[in-house]
Amino acid sequence: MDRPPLGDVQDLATLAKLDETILLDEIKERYQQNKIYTYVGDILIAVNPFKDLGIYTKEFSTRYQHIKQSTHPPHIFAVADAAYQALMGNGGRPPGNQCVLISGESGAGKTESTKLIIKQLVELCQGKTQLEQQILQVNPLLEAFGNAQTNLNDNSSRFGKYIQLKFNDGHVAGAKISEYLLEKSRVVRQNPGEESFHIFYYLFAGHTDGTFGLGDPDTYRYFSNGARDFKKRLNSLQKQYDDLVNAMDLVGFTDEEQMDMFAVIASVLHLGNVSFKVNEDDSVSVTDSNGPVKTAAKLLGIDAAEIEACLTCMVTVTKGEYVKRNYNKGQAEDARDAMAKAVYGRLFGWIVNKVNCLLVPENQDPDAKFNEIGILDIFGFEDFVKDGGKNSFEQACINLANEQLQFFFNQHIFKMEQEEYQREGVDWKEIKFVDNKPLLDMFLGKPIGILSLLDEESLFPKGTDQSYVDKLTKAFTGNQYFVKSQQTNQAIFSINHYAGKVTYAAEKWLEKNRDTLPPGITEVLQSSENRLVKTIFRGQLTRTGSLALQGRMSTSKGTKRRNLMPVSSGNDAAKRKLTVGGQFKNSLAILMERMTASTPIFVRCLKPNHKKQPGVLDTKYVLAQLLYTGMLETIEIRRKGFAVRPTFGEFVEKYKVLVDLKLTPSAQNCSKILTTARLQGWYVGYTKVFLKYRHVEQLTELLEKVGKSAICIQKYTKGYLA
Ligand code: AOV
Ligand code: MG
Repeated sequence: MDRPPLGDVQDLATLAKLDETILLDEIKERYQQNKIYTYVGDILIAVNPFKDLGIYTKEFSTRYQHIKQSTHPPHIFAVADAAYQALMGNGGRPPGNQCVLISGESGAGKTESTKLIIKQLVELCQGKTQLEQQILQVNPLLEAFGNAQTNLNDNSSRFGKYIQLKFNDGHVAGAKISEYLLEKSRVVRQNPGEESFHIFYYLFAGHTDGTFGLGDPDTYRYFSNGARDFKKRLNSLQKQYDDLVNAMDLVGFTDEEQMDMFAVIASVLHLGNVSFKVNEDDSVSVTDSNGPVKTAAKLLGIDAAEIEACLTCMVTVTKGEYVKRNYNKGQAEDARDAMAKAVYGRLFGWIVNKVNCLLVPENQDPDAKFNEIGILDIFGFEDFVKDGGKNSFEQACINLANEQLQFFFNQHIFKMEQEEYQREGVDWKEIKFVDNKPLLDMFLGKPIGILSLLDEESLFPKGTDQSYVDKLTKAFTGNQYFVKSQQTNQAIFSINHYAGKVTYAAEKWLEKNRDTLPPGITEVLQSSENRLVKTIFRGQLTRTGSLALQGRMSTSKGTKRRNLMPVSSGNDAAKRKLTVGGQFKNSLAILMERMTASTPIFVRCLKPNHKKQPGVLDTKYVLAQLLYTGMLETIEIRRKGFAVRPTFGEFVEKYKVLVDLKLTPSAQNCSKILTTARLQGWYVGYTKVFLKYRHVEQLTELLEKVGKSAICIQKYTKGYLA
């Protein structure tokens, strides 16, 4: 059989023959021709071009509105269009809530795709309202605070997000952002070659006049790798600063709030420069009371002496007596870093909440139910060992989220679909897929799971990173997904993820999981005279259902306690609070629930090479991604299977007009419609009709013709084709 020239196949599910080589050749040839998008049935594959292709202009946006998938080259705008049409009850997808699930490794193009989808959705609903304009600015705003340059991506998302756009009558009626696990450890330390969150560099670029007591960016400890060509980048950073301020203005942050935000960001950097000296009696104190601690205190609206006190000692009550315990130098430094991370984490949580408040119109009933389109943009799968870095607790959570998403994909594409064929009596030969359920169980299992055991060890006062790894090794030796370290003296272990083997260093996992601030620090911050600091430490951070994970609620219920007042040892409180791992587990479960309640559209982003280079497709690397995401099996099921499966009722209701308006739902009548429409390759089961995506398009085309002759149909009950 003749096959179309290489690179001309827009939907891989239409290929007559398929194997690894054919798949790779198609993707590669298309990529060389700048065709970065390819369909597999209704799934979109996107290969990162790493260059501007000029395909996201207004003209393209217009071209991709209210279209049929097969009549236009594959495009990310078509995904937005399909979701929007479904929401409006048009097109082939089931109506109701939709979600776009974007997956791919770090740097594969998820965040860019997310922004393009939102941009196109706003275009689709004309985008003239203030709310729609606000929504366009949310991503740049959040990226400033939540993205950073890493060795894998210059604009890497260091938090996950799910954006729900609510629609009323075709227009955006509100939006809600849920965020997952900001990597706040980046505030105090970065892997070699990496940077802190963008906002810190914008801060210097936007305030070169010395506001906030800022000096030379190279002198700040929290830039582990220095300020990295700051002077060379100044112009572009200044432009980014201006864009950010513009975005904050448009979203609705007041000038005062913005100044407060920058002051808090600056305070974090000054805090980082606080150093400690050991006194003769072995106690420690801040090296220079007139130095950075004073600037940080001023910016935070706190008394410098209080900061000094809570970073150098803690006061507890034992048998009714106040006992002051001095920290050693290491403990003081840890307390300082914990304080900086808490301030940044709380600020980020506040920003997300504030955005959520600003994106709900004032007069709207908060419980009003709207159809919505959700877009998931998580942090992609990552492994920093290859680039000389380390994988810590954050990477484990990030990779777990990716496993969970892959699981959802498998469930949806393979498991549920094939179970349905069986139930409905479709003649079907099972397509096997790699099920990652056992790996998820290893992470999420209770009481024996990577996260549960971490919780257990975190509560155990004598627990160490090493004792945690020992427990894991004991629990999972023999498990094919767990690889114990050859060097028994190191707290490391490896996991065979769906996307490859990753080695984790368990250093500081217990501490990161507990995420408790040393006693006294919260109280000092709560006592601040600064409006913003007061709010972020005293106020309830999360609205109901919000998934802020970056810090824990205060347990002191608003009572103002000063640092030098006694505090309980903190252990009881720690037991009641959820750990970071526990919270992450919960938020993943909530996310899965939300996704299950919507019709998913999948976008699979592929990274063409490790070097962020345009025009270069590393075949081995791309093939690996195609294989581990199960793309061959996916194409197979899309070729042989039926992506669209309406019930008899749904089907007859929608298409009876083609034959006879009196038709009632039954297998026979469904067949009648399909035969009359002269379609081939469908299947009628016990309760449902099994269709391919092209069938729906063909039927839709017929419906449109009916629409044109609608007047006749009103008059006669006989259908269009009959
Ligand atoms: P990610 O979201 O998948 O990584 P991004 O969406 O941030 O990846 O993409 C990384 C970079 O690739 C972007 O900053 C762009 O320079 C480039 N890029 C991606 N998509 C396109 C496109 N369609 N056209 C042009 N350039 C593109 V991570 O957040 O690290 O998991 O965690
Ligand atoms: Mg991203």
